[in-house]
Amino acid sequence: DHSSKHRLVDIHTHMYPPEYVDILSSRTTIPLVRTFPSSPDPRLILLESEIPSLERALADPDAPLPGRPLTKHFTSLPAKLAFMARHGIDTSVLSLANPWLDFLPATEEAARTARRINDSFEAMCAAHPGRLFFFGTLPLTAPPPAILESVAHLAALPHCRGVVLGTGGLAGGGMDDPALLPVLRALADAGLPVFLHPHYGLPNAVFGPRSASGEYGHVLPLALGFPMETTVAVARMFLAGVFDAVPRLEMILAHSGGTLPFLAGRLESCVAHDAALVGKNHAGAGAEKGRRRRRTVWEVLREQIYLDAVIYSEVGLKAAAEASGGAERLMFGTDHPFFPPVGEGADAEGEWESVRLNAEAVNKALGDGSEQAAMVMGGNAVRVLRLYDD
Ligand code: 5CU
Repeated sequence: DHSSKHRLVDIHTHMYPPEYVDILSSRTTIPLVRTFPSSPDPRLILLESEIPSLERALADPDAPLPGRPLTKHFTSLPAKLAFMARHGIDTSVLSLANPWLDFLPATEEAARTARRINDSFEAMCAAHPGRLFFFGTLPLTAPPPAILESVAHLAALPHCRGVVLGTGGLAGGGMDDPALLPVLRALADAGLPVFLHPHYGLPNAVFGPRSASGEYGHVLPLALGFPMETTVAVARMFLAGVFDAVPRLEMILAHSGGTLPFLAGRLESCVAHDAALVGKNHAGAGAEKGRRRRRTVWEVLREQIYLDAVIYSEVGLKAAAEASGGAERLMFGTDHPFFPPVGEGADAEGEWESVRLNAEAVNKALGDGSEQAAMVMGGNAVRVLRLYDD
């Protein structure tokens, strides 16, 4: 059934267009792309936790390769479309993957780079009507007026349906930085939701020396560091009163909100029991005066926040559905091209287990073939992102 309510829509699916790969290939510090004699594909090295393995590989040709292979799945539109076809995905909402443009020098040039990349995404989408939309990228290191111009540019692109942001805000000030408020207001006014996605994780030291020596691969930073980063960013926004200051702001949180569905009760209780906060109408700055009471974390979750369904288990998916007030605020995603099949006999041109796990979690948590599952698999994205309005 391909009525728009029953389309399969992937809202968490990344690409690095050629313009971006060129930038990474010219760099000597992370994020970077580099070739190694022992690897058929160039290697993509993104994360701070990958620096020790990068240094080992640069010093010793026999050391394990750092980062991940930069396959065509990261860069090629035909590969994206073939992946969609194999998994029955009707429509993808593409986004540039981490770390977006966060690392660019703080000049006007960052804005020109953003424009080139956003135009590249728009052209890809325009070539496949109804099948591709995108979340744009913002030049957060550019001067503030240039960032606002970039929002206006995105608002005018026919296939843009929001922006993808990391948690750094302007110059590392974070999502709770008052200086970011004009950007968040401009996005809210333009009806562009923020797809919030982690990149920075937690400091390497948290994961210990065995992780730094490579024994645990990427597991700890990706499984735990990424979700904690998202959780902290949204908690800080809540405490700063950002959701009250920009009540029309809509956020879509990657990886089902990190650990927010599980920790929202604890967060709420810590606010309610903190002498520094109790007695204030609001948890933070930016809130209008005279409001009767502050909104709880639960209310904000149900009023301004959507969660993707990239959590790989029924347990997490159920928590996400309950925390966000039902299945109508969850949207399926794949995280393609990350998490391809690995190991002996792995076939990146076949079915990806990572995709199957996410789809299975939705069906198990909400009922195989149920109307709720159909909404999560596509109906919610069609509605919230206005995919087929015109
Ligand atoms: O595998 C990884 O490092 C990643 C990443 O960097 N970004 C992402 O979205 N998923 C996995």
